[in-house]
Formats: sequence, structure tokens, C-alpha cells
Amino acid sequence: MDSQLVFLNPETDAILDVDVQTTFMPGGGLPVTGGDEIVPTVIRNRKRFPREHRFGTVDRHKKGSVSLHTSFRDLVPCAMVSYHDYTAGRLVLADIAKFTLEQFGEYLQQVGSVVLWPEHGLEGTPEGELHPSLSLADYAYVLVKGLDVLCDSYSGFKDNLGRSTGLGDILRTAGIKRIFMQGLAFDFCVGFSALDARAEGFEVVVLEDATRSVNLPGSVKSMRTRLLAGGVHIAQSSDLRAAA
Ligand code: VGL
Ligand code: ZN
Repeated sequence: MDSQLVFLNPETDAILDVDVQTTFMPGGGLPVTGGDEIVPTVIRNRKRFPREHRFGTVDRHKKGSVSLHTSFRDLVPCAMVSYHDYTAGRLVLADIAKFTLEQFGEYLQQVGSVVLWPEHGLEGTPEGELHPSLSLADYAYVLVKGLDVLCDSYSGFKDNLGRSTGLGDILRTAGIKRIFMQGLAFDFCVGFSALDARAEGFEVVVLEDATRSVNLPGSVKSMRTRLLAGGVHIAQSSDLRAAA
């Protein structure tokens, strides 16, 4: 992989730690291979930014949400479901579902196909919080996403229906022009956050070695292609340098 030094600008650069949570690490609800290995790198990178330029996201869901396979009967974790599965009458709700089948059908019609994840980041559990090695006090702002039982949210900037979370405005107000991203997972929440930040006009650099991927079939290759097509830079932590 090409390497190019990146000189940090202390005035206009921010770091965004995406979903650094035990739920995305071995032993967690949605384990990402090697997810735990990034924590020291994440912390080391974060130290290069002043506290007022450190941001984070936390993925947090309620049981019975549209994004979890346990809201349905007879579906395996990570099942892909499309609007066609709905119209064909193949979907049956579990008793814990906090939505109607009609609401789910409408959601599918709008977002296309979805992945029904294993239970992860549950509200009221440690898995729905920052990793214990990280603290809210270390950040200017940490955005919680995924709490809407009717809509998943991969990106920290917009939910999966395209509604703004307000994070872009917060970063703009802080004078941020370029966002460095790290965390979990590259092929979902980091990737979609990067694409949406770019669409909001930020320069975006994903620190690849400080990420790991869920790795569904084709998900890493497809995200990498989208990121490069969208003008997101991919760099390594070792490329970072203090302001020239
Ligand atoms: C994520 C799937 C579901 C992520 C969150 O943080 O990448 N992926 N929820
Ligand atoms: Zn999630």
C-alpha cells in the first residue's frame, strides 16, 4: 500500500473514534476479528489531537429493533433481508419486536435490503458503551446512534434513512475541515461515516491499521471501492506527523 506522510493541522483537524466498543471485539455480541487489537493504536492516535478536537460515536440498540435478527422468527444472525422477502410473506416477527410488520415493510422499501445483526450494543449493558479503556471525559463530544427501533444507523452523520444526526454541524462549529477516522468496523460504520462526512464537505482520512472489518461476503472490497471513488483518503497511523 502506498504511503504518504500526513501533516496534522492543530486548528482544523479532528479525530473520530467510531464504535470502539467491546461488542465489536472477540467475546462481544458482534465480534470483529482482531477488533481488540486496535485499542492501543486508537488511543495513541487520539493523543495527537487536542481534547476539543476528539469526537466519537457509540452504537447502541434496544432489544426488538428492526436491525436485530432476534426481532424475527427463524432468521439467522447476519441474514440479508429485502423488500421482496416482505412482499413474499417470508417474514414473521418475534414477540419482542417493537415494530409492526407493516412498519418493517415500509423501512425495507426505503432502504432496500438490510442485514439483521446478532444482538449487539444493547442499551443498559456495558456493550452499549465506550470500551472501558476509553472515557467520555477524553472527548469533546460522543454521539450515540442506533437507538431508533425503526431505523438502523451505520454512519455517525446520517441514519440509514438519510436523516442527519447533527454531528456534521457540531464539527463545523468546532472549525473542523478534515476528519481522521478509526474504529469499528471498516466495512460498515467507519466506512459509511467516512462517505457521509465527505458528502458533507469534510476532507476524510481513514486510518486503516486502526480499523478491522466485519467481513461479510464482499463487504470490505465494496467499501474500499466506494471510499476511493468518493475521495476518502486511506492512510496508516505511521503516516501521521505533527504540524510542519
Ligand atoms: C456496526 C453493524 C451493526 C459497526 C454497527 O459499528 O460497524 N456494524 N452495527
Ligand atoms: Zn449496530
